[in-house]
Amino acid sequence: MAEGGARGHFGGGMIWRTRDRSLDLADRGQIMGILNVTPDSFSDGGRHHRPRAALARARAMIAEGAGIIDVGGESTRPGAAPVAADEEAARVLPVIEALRAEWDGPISIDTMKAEVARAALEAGADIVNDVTGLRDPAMVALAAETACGVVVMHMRGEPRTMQADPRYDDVVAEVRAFFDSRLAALTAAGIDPEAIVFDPGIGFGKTLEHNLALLRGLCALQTAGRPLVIGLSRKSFIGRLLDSPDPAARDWPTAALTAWTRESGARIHRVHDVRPNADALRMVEAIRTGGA
Ligand code: HH2
Repeated sequence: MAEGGARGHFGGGMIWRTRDRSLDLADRGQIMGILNVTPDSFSDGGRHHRPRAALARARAMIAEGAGIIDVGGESTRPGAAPVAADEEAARVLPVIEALRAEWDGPISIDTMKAEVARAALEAGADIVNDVTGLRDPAMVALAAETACGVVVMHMRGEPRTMQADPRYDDVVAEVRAFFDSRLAALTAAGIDPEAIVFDPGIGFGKTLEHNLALLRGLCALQTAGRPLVIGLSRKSFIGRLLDSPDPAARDWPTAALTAWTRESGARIHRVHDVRPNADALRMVEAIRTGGA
């Protein structure tokens, strides 16, 4: 039975179709474990850069409860330098191939480049996680052609400049309008609406106040019953609020926010430290279902 109640009430089924897989998210959220195969990501850059270390990290995240592994080869932190497509592909493809060979769960590729996404799908990925919300028509065509899952994230501007004085009249209404218009455009381009999930893009062209408004307004971001992804793990707004400069010291507040956002309607939680967040989800869901 789907969840009811004043918060997180979205009615019937909540299926996410990703190529030949489908995830039922109506009653059970999923942890998307972050696998940054980059030398420069903001909180874990360089730690899992080599394929062998990346694969070990993926295995550990799966053992701790990650239901989706999100592989990224280009940092999108504010001010990050762009990476060439061949370099990005060389980072992610060996990891996706090796993970696909031993794991049957959904793998997503975190990229803005259609050519990297195509190669990743050919290597066995199921989902394209595009922080630009599929701005590139080639990415839209690829998603329609392959029936992969797509994460449509909201970002104001480009990673290099997005934090330079972002402004909104009403950030929740503007992000919601973006989701509505992307849903219309992507389905008109031949993408199955059940392949699409949305993400408000915490920290992507948003101030601290914008991030908090989006979290407060999460229920209002539900678009056509599609699941919401939330990526807030270790992000700088937590550091600013708690005066916590070390990103790795932000895992406790991240788990607290995972519980809060699950209760506010999110279903997919993109995090670095899997176990505390998976436990937070299971606790919220136990309360909701009476432990069944
Ligand atoms: N955040 C980051 C990267 N990709 N994808 C989605 N859907 N949502 C997010 O919030 C999101 C994302 C940035 O975080 P991280 O991957 O930890 O760092 P970096 O971009 O420096 O690799």
